[in-house]
Amino acid sequence: MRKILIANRGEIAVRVIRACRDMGIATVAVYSECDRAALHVRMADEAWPIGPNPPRESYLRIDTIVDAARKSGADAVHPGYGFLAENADFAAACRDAHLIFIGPTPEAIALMGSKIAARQAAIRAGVPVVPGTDQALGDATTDADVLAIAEGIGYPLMIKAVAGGGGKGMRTVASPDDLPGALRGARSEAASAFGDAAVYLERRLTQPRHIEVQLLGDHHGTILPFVERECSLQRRHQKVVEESPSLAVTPETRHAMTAAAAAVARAVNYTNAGTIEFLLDADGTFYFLEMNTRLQVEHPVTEMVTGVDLVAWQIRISRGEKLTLDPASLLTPRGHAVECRIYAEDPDNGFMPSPGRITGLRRPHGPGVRDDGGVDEGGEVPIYYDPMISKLITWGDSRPHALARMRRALAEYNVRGIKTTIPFFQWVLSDEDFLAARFDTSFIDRKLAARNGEALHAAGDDHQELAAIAAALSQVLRPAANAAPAGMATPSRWKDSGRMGSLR
Ligand code: MV4
Repeated sequence: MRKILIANRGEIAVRVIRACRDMGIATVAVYSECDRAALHVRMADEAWPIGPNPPRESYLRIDTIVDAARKSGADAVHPGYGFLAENADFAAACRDAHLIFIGPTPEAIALMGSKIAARQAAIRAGVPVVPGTDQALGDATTDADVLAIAEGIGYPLMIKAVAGGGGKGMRTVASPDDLPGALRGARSEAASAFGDAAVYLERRLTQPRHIEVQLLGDHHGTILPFVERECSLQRRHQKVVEESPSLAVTPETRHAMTAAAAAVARAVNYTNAGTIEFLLDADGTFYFLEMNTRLQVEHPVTEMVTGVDLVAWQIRISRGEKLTLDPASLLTPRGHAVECRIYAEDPDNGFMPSPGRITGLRRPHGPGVRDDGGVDEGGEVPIYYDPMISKLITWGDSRPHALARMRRALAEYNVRGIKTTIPFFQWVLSDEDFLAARFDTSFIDRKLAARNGEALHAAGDDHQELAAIAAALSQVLRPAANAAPAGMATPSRWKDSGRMGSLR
C-alpha cells in the first residue's frame, strides 16, 4: 500500500494523514470549494477537488471520490468518521474499483446498520439486550399491534429507527396514551431521515451510563477488545466529554463487557475497527445497544491508555496483516485519559454554531497533552460541516491527574475570532459531581437546566486581556524603569546584544 485517499476533512483527515506519514504512505486529500486552503489539504501530499460546499455535492459523492482515488493512483481509501464512513454502498464502490476500503466489509456495515439485525446478532452471541422487539415494526403493524407488544415490554419505552443510531429519530414514550402519536412521529422522521420508516421498541432505562468497547478484528479471525470508554456526558446525543477507563466499571464488569463485545463482533465476522455501545445500569448490569462500524471521534482516549495507534492498525489490518497486539495489555489501562470536543459554538447562546475566521490561535502543549486539531490560525470554520475544531485529550497517571492537566490545557487554549465551547468545559471540569465521577446520560442536560442560562464566564480570555493591558501600561507609565540600556535601542544592536543572547 503506497498511497491512501482520505475521504474526509477537518481533524480526522489530519489524524489519518499523520498515521500515513508515520508509516511512509503517501496521502491524497479531497476538498470542497470552501476547503481548498484547509489544513488537511495543505498537509496531504496531493489534493483533489470534489465539488461545491454542500456535503451532498462533495464529501458524500461516492462517484466523484472513487474517481479521484482512481485518477490519483491511490491503492486505498480511509473514510474517517461521519460522511461516507458507514455507507455500505461506498465500501462496495471502493471494492468494485479495486481500492482497499480501510474499514469493515460492506456486508458488516449493512448488517450493523440495521439496528434490529444488530440486536439479533447480540442475542445470537448470548449478549444481553434491553428488553424489546426482535422484529422491525413496518407500516403494516397497526397501533393496536404495537400497543400489545408494548404491554409486554413495559413503560417507559423508546421508539427507535431501525436504520437510525446515535439517537437520531428516537422517541421516549411514558404511557400507552402517548404511543400512537409518538409512533407516527418516529416513523415519519425515520422515513425522511433514513428513507426507511421501520422502527422498533425497547424498554427505556432511566439513568444509564453510556459505555462503549473499541475493538479491532483482522482478516485471520482474531478479534481484540480494548478497555472501555465512558461516554455518558452527551448533549443532544452528541458526546462532549469522554474518558477511559470508566470509574463505574469494575474489573469483573470490564472482563464480562469486553468479552461480550468481542462475541458480538465474532458473530458477524467483523474486521477492522469497530465499537460496541452498551448501556450500564446503576446495579452494574449492562445491555448491548448498537455497533458503530467505524473509527470513532473519541478513539484517542483509548490510544492514550493503551499506547496503540488505532489508525495505523486499521491500515495494517486492511493490508492483510495479523493483529500482533498483546490482548491482556489492551484490557489493562495505563493511567487515565479524557477528551473534550472543542466546538465552534457559543455555549452562552444555546450552543449556536459560531463559524468564521480563526484570527488568533494558541494551542496547549506540555506533559500529557494531545490536541487533535483540524484548523490553523487564519483558517475558516465553514457553516456547511460539523463545527468541531479540535479534540483536546489529556493523559495522567490517575483520573484527577488527567483532569488537572485538562484544566491546565483548557486555560492555555486561546481561540480568537469565533466562540468556542472551552468555557463550557471549564465549567464541567469544576463540577464536584463530575470530579467524583457521579454522572449518567442525563448529567449535562440536568446541569445546564440548573444553571438557568447564567453566562459561562470566559475567565481565561479576560485574564489574558488584562495582563496584556497591564504590561502595556507599565511600559508607558514607567519608561525609565523599563527602558533598554543606552545604545540598545536600534534593532541591529539589539539583535547582537549580550542580553538577547542570554534569552536564547
Ligand atoms: C437508550 C437509552 C435508554 N434506554 N435506549 C442514545 C444514543 C443512542 N446510541 C442510544 N441512546 C440511548 N438509548 C434505551 N433502551 C438511553 C440512550 C441515551 C440517551 C438518551 C437520552 C438522553 C441522552 C442519552 C445519552 C446517551 C444514551
